[in-house]
Amino acid sequence: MAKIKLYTLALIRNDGNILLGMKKRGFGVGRWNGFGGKVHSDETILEAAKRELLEESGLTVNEFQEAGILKFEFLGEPEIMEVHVFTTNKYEGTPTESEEMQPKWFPISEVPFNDMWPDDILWFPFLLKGQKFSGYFKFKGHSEILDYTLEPACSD
Ligand code: 6U4
Ligand code: NA
Ligand code: NA
Repeated sequence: MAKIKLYTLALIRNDGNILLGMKKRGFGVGRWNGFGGKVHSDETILEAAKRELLEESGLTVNEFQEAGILKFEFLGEPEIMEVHVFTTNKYEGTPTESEEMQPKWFPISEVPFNDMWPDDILWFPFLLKGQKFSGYFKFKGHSEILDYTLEPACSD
Protein backbone atom coordinates (compact mmCIF):
# COMPACT_ATOMS: atom_id res chain seq x y z
CA MET A 1 0.00 0.00 0.00
CA ALA A 2 1.32 3.42 -0.97
CA LYS A 3 1.70 5.99 1.76
CA ILE A 4 -0.51 9.03 1.26
CA LYS A 5 0.79 12.49 2.23
CA LEU A 6 -1.69 15.34 2.56
CA TYR A 7 -1.17 18.77 1.02
CA THR A 8 -3.24 21.91 0.48
CA LEU A 9 -3.51 24.27 -2.47
CA ALA A 10 -5.39 27.59 -2.40
CA LEU A 11 -6.54 29.56 -5.43
CA ILE A 12 -7.74 33.08 -4.57
CA ARG A 13 -10.00 34.89 -7.03
CA ASN A 14 -10.93 38.52 -7.36
CA ASP A 15 -13.31 39.61 -10.14
CA GLY A 16 -11.75 38.26 -13.33
CA ASN A 17 -8.36 37.58 -11.75
CA ILE A 18 -6.67 34.70 -10.01
CA LEU A 19 -3.72 34.94 -7.62
CA LEU A 20 -0.74 32.71 -8.32
CA GLY A 21 2.71 32.60 -6.76
CA MET A 22 6.03 31.97 -8.42
CA LYS A 23 7.56 29.20 -6.32
CA LYS A 24 11.01 30.36 -5.21
CA ARG A 25 12.21 27.15 -3.56
CA GLY A 26 11.57 23.45 -3.10
CA PHE A 27 8.94 21.36 -4.80
CA GLY A 28 7.70 22.98 -8.02
CA VAL A 29 10.37 25.73 -7.98
CA GLY A 30 10.18 28.01 -11.04
CA ARG A 31 6.48 27.36 -11.62
CA TRP A 32 3.41 29.53 -10.98
CA ASN A 33 1.20 27.77 -8.50
CA GLY A 34 -1.52 28.18 -5.92
CA PHE A 35 -0.46 28.59 -2.29
CA GLY A 36 -0.19 25.63 0.03
CA GLY A 37 1.89 22.90 1.53
CA LYS A 38 2.06 19.94 3.83
CA VAL A 39 -0.68 19.30 6.38
CA HIS A 40 0.89 19.03 9.84
CA SER A 41 -0.14 16.26 12.24
CA ASP A 42 -1.72 18.69 14.74
CA GLU A 43 -4.09 20.47 12.35
CA THR A 44 -7.03 19.81 10.03
CA ILE A 45 -6.66 20.08 6.28
CA LEU A 46 -8.67 23.32 6.31
CA GLU A 47 -6.47 24.77 9.07
CA ALA A 48 -3.40 23.86 7.04
CA ALA A 49 -4.85 25.55 3.94
CA LYS A 50 -5.37 28.80 5.89
CA ARG A 51 -1.97 28.65 7.59
CA GLU A 52 -0.06 27.95 4.37
CA LEU A 53 -1.90 30.71 2.50
CA LEU A 54 -1.07 33.22 5.24
CA GLU A 55 2.58 32.11 5.47
CA GLU A 56 3.14 32.19 1.74
CA SER A 57 1.00 35.15 0.57
CA GLY A 58 0.14 37.25 3.64
CA LEU A 59 -3.60 36.78 3.00
CA THR A 60 -6.14 35.73 5.62
CA VAL A 61 -9.19 33.69 4.65
CA ASN A 62 -12.07 32.78 6.95
CA GLU A 63 -14.18 30.72 4.58
CA PHE A 64 -12.83 28.46 1.89
CA GLN A 65 -14.80 26.43 -0.63
CA GLU A 66 -13.57 22.90 -1.25
CA ALA A 67 -12.78 22.84 -4.97
CA GLY A 68 -11.39 19.36 -5.51
CA ILE A 69 -8.96 16.61 -4.60
CA LEU A 70 -5.94 15.68 -6.72
CA LYS A 71 -3.74 12.65 -6.24
CA PHE A 72 -0.25 12.50 -7.68
CA GLU A 73 1.92 9.48 -8.15
CA PHE A 74 5.53 9.89 -9.27
CA LEU A 75 7.02 6.93 -11.07
CA GLY A 76 9.48 5.15 -8.79
CA GLU A 77 8.40 7.00 -5.65
CA PRO A 78 6.39 5.25 -2.95
CA GLU A 79 4.44 8.27 -1.68
CA ILE A 80 1.18 9.49 -3.15
CA MET A 81 0.56 13.24 -2.77
CA GLU A 82 -3.07 14.00 -2.00
CA VAL A 83 -3.68 17.68 -2.64
CA HIS A 84 -6.84 19.31 -1.28
CA VAL A 85 -7.68 22.30 -3.44
CA PHE A 86 -9.58 25.25 -1.96
CA THR A 87 -10.84 28.48 -3.46
CA THR A 88 -12.50 31.70 -2.36
CA ASN A 89 -13.05 35.28 -3.43
CA LYS A 90 -13.28 36.54 0.16
CA TYR A 91 -9.95 37.34 1.76
CA GLU A 92 -8.24 39.99 3.85
CA GLY A 93 -4.87 41.58 3.27
CA THR A 94 -2.63 42.39 0.35
CA PRO A 95 -0.55 39.73 -1.41
CA THR A 96 2.99 40.01 -0.11
CA GLU A 97 6.13 38.25 -1.25
CA SER A 98 7.37 35.53 1.10
CA GLU A 99 10.50 33.37 1.22
CA GLU A 100 8.61 30.78 -0.76
CA MET A 101 6.40 32.69 -3.19
CA GLN A 102 6.25 35.80 -5.34
CA PRO A 103 2.51 36.54 -5.73
CA LYS A 104 0.92 37.99 -8.85
CA TRP A 105 -2.65 38.48 -10.08
CA PHE A 106 -3.42 37.04 -13.52
CA PRO A 107 -6.52 37.69 -15.63
CA ILE A 108 -8.44 34.40 -15.98
CA SER A 109 -7.81 34.54 -19.75
CA GLU A 110 -4.03 34.80 -19.19
CA VAL A 111 -3.28 32.02 -16.73
CA PRO A 112 0.37 31.04 -17.54
CA PHE A 113 -0.24 27.32 -18.03
CA ASN A 114 3.07 26.83 -19.86
CA ASP A 115 4.89 27.77 -16.67
CA MET A 116 2.73 25.71 -14.30
CA TRP A 117 2.41 22.05 -13.35
CA PRO A 118 1.15 20.32 -16.52
CA ASP A 119 -1.99 19.03 -14.79
CA ASP A 120 -3.22 22.53 -14.00
CA ILE A 121 -4.52 23.26 -17.52
CA LEU A 122 -6.69 20.14 -17.19
CA TRP A 123 -8.43 20.89 -13.89
CA PHE A 124 -8.50 24.72 -13.86
CA PRO A 125 -11.65 24.72 -16.06
CA PHE A 126 -13.50 22.82 -13.30
CA LEU A 127 -12.24 25.21 -10.65
CA LEU A 128 -13.16 28.28 -12.69
CA LYS A 129 -16.74 27.15 -13.27
CA GLY A 130 -17.22 26.06 -9.65
CA GLN A 131 -17.49 22.36 -10.47
CA LYS A 132 -15.92 20.14 -7.83
CA PHE A 133 -13.40 17.70 -9.27
CA SER A 134 -11.45 14.60 -8.43
CA GLY A 135 -8.26 13.71 -10.26
CA TYR A 136 -5.41 11.22 -10.31
CA PHE A 137 -2.20 11.89 -12.20
CA LYS A 138 0.78 9.62 -12.74
CA PHE A 139 3.96 11.55 -13.47
CA LYS A 140 7.30 10.58 -14.92
CA GLY A 141 9.62 13.18 -13.47
CA HIS A 142 7.92 16.51 -12.95
CA SER A 143 6.93 17.37 -16.53
CA GLU A 144 5.42 14.27 -18.13
CA ILE A 145 1.94 12.93 -17.33
CA LEU A 146 1.86 9.21 -18.20
CA ASP A 147 -1.77 8.56 -17.22
CA TYR A 148 -4.57 10.45 -15.60
CA THR A 149 -8.21 10.41 -14.68
CA LEU A 150 -10.20 13.56 -13.96
CA GLU A 151 -13.89 13.74 -13.26
CA PRO A 152 -16.50 15.94 -11.66
CA ALA A 153 -17.08 15.11 -8.00
CA CYS A 154 -20.46 15.47 -6.33
CA SER A 155 -20.99 18.69 -4.42
CA ASP A 156 -22.37 18.11 -0.97
P1 6U4 B 1 8.22 23.53 2.94
O1 6U4 B 1 9.25 23.91 1.90
O2 6U4 B 1 8.55 22.28 3.70
O3 6U4 B 1 7.75 24.68 3.77
P2 6U4 B 1 5.46 23.20 2.16
O4 6U4 B 1 5.04 24.59 1.85
O5 6U4 B 1 4.92 22.57 3.40
O6 6U4 B 1 7.02 23.07 2.03
P3 6U4 B 1 5.33 22.32 -0.54
O7 6U4 B 1 5.39 23.74 -0.99
O8 6U4 B 1 6.42 21.42 -0.92
O9 6U4 B 1 5.03 22.23 0.99
O10 6U4 B 1 3.95 21.68 -1.06
C1 6U4 B 1 3.76 21.44 -2.40
C2 6U4 B 1 2.71 22.39 -2.95
O11 6U4 B 1 2.62 22.17 -4.34
C3 6U4 B 1 1.32 22.16 -2.39
O12 6U4 B 1 0.64 23.42 -2.31
C4 6U4 B 1 0.65 21.30 -3.45
C5 6U4 B 1 1.28 21.82 -4.69
N1 6U4 B 1 1.35 20.85 -5.78
C6 6U4 B 1 2.01 19.67 -5.76
N2 6U4 B 1 1.90 19.03 -6.93
C7 6U4 B 1 1.14 19.82 -7.72
C8 6U4 B 1 0.67 19.71 -9.04
N3 6U4 B 1 0.96 18.66 -9.80
N4 6U4 B 1 -0.09 20.71 -9.51
C9 6U4 B 1 -0.38 21.78 -8.76
N5 6U4 B 1 0.06 21.93 -7.48
C10 6U4 B 1 0.80 20.97 -7.00
O13 6U4 B 1 -1.07 22.69 -9.24
NA1 NA C 1 4.32 25.42 -0.10
NA1 NA D 1 4.81 26.54 2.97
